Amino acid sequence: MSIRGERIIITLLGKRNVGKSSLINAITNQEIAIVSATPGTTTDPVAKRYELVPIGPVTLYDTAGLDDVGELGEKRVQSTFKVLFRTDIAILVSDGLAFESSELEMIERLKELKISFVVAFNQMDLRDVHQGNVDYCEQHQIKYVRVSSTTKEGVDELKDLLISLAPKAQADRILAGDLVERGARVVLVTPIDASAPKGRMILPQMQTVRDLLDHHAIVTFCQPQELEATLKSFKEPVDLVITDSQAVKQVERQVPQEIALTTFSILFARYKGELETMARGVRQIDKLKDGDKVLIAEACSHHAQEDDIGTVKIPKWLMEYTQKDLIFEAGRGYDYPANLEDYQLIIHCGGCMLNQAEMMRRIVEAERRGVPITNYGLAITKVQGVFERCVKPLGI
Ligand SMILES: Nc1nc2c(ncn2[C@@H]2O[C@H](COP(=O)(O)OP(=O)(O)OP(=O)(O)O)[C@@H](O)[C@H]2O)c(=O)[nH]1
Ligand code: SF4
Ligand SMILES: [Mg+2]
Repeated sequence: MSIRGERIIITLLGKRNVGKSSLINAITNQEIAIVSATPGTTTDPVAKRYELVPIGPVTLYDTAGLDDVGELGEKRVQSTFKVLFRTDIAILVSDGLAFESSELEMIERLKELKISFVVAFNQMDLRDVHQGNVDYCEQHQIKYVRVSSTTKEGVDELKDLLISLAPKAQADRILAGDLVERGARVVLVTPIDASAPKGRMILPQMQTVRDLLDHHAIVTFCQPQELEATLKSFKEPVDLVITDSQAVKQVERQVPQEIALTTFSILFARYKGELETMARGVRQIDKLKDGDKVLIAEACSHHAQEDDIGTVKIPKWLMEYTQKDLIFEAGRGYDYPANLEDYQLIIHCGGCMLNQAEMMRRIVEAERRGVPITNYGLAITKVQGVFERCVKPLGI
């Protein structure tokens, strides 16, 4: 039940020398992480793969101590924070001694980022947990477990807790199947241009097809140029058209009003639980004023295909649509710019290089800083003037 074919990421955090690396070895039953009595042994986040039955394959991240000192230590703590952005579940490993500020701060941070976590009081063969820690966990409804990496006591209990915290299987979620009845005719429009991968369809399209077939719809694919002929080729009217956002304007003109129309971006935003936030963000476009700043956020700096969309096409369309003098800035990479609050809107890339936890975290961060956020696909549909029509089939 991994997320969209991705492994669930479990990150171990804690002060130096509390036994994070030892605990990874105890969980996986392998001596894969380097353990030593010298504090600061693990310096950079290290990933270990492991099959956690019944969740399936997970990635365990070993990290450097939160209380690492000096300039280098600070850098290490920063790289731990980066791993957190991708984390589904965290284990805060403690030696059971009274919580220190670095641990309490981490608990706050985990809550802020909405990361499910459990506290593992390790080294239980050496000492019992400080009563204050137990009280703290009880008061704040934090799950905790006593373990020993050495004797393996409590390790199974810890695994059970991890399993209970695993994100719900997306297999249960519906992409498009709920929009149509058995036997419905659905046309998927996908332009095959230079940005399309050679020799195959992209995964989101195949996931949509699979979901529609699961619901016994009749699915047809075509390019925008063949849409009119495709619509005419059915004896009965088509029930639903799903298009790539980039062709939405052209497609919208050809699809009669009585046929439902939506886009892959909208379907996936709903599937991933982002639609409400992203739709709110898209409506911010109508509220933009002269001089407002728009952040074009691209999650990675390396991509060939989308430059044009993010830095040229979207700004151009947005200016035309709003008739406002807007300032566009591109922010690339893992972190948002420090001055995020200065922007009136974030338009985020498709995030194809991010896992769902990462994307969710970026959305949560935008919300926390009070900046509306939407994505390329939704923004394109909006500035092409067809957003409301395209969300209508989803009951919005
Ligand atoms: N007795 C006992 N010793 C433990 C336990 N867990 C870890 N240790 C010991 O504690 C020391 C530190 O363990 P590590 O696993 O390297 O700790 P760490 O948190 O990864 O440390 P850094 O990477 O330096 O931050 C080692 O000497 C381990 O053998 C435990 O449950 N019981
Ligand atoms: S994550 Fe994907 S969509 Fe976003 S900038 Fe990188 S390549 Fe482009
Ligand atoms: Mg270590």
